[in-house]
Amino acid sequence: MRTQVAIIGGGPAGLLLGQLLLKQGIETVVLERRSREYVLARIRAGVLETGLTELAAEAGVAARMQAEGLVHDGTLLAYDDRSFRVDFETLTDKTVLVYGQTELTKDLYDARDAAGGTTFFNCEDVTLHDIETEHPSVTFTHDGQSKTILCDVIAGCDGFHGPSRQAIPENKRREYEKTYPFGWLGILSRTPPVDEELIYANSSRGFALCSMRGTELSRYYIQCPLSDSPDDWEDARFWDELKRRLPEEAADHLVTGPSIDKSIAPLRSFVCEPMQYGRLFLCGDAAHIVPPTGAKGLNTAAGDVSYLYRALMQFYSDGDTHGLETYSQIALQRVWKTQRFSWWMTNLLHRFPEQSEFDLRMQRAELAYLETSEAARRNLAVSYVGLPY
Ligand code: RFL
Ligand code: PHB
Repeated sequence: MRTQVAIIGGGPAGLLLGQLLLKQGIETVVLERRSREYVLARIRAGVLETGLTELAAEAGVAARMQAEGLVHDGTLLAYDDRSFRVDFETLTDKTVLVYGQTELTKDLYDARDAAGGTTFFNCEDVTLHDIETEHPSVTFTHDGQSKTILCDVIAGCDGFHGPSRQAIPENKRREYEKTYPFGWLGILSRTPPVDEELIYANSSRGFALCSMRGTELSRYYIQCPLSDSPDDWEDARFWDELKRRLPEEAADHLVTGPSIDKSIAPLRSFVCEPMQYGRLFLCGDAAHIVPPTGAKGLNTAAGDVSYLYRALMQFYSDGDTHGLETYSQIALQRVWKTQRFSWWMTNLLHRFPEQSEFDLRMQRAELAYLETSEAARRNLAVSYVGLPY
């Protein structure tokens, strides 16, 4: 089998790239390790930058997002039993859209089906070959049969654990990593959100985040030890702990109910340099991970997709390889800026095991500075709504 761009990974990065290329008449094949049902059952990101919503519109998949997504023009930060607002619209002229990654992924699969794009689910043993040549290929097993895809370019969109990054020889890549000594326990519940805006809370008991997926669907997170398992957290215990971490006024308004999803995610900062090797180009979590505190993972993946898409258009329209050659360098500039923001937000809002009294005062001083300085709030808002591509 032959295609122009072989895309490994049918998550949001791979599917968005596939849809953008398909619209330009560039052929793609998507290889996904899991079943479609499995991919669509994963609950992940919820906050989309304008850059991503514009890219989705360019890919022709923004209709439902525009109809059902919730426009947020600010967010709340809480500490010391009070909260203050960061007004994105006044500070940056921009807003963000609250729309689940799961819904976006569904929209992308529906669009791919409608356009007749080829997708293989349940692929096993996906292996990359000859990536340093102009004729790379991918082999895999599907329905017990070995298959080969010959292509011009491979887009490695297979997340943190996929094979693409590992296909770059070890002596040709450098990895930068920081792991955090805690995780996020997240739940989804069919209850109205506690506030119409997100609340990021720094509390002496640890971080908490109130988010949502709709007017009757809430998403809440609390910082928890990495040794905990979701089974340790019965719903009643979760709600009790969440309330204790929120300002009293919010806690009093919290509507609780049965959880419909509960999971723990570890927090990590990670970057692989370079993001390309020969004809292999990494996008999204395959190349970098951020802790979710700044809501940047999916959005940074979209930034990569935007750069790679434009480079591929150049390549296929007139054989110009400049965009492909500079992809890694350009993408990494934005990647490190979002790493910085996510790391800073994480440090600002969490409790760390080895924090001294002085460290805690610094955290509080930083929050007080944000509360009282418009310049400081603008600094936060500019990164939160999304740096330009
Ligand atoms: P994905 O979504 O991991 O998709 C990769 C796909 O590749 C497949 N795959 C393979 N396919 C073929 N062969 C193999 N050998 C393969 N190995 C893996 C996988 O099955 C999968 O389908 O990566 P992608 O597309 O780069 O997308 C990245 C985002 O998913 C991720 O960055 C975000 O979810 C991060 N994130 C958030 N990002 C935001 O921008 N805003 C948020 O509000 C936000 N909240 C979050 C988050 C991530 C979280 N977790 C669970 C880590 C909240 C949480 C709790
Ligand atoms: C979410 O709704 O899942 C969410 C929102 C904001 C974040 C992280 C996750 O910073």
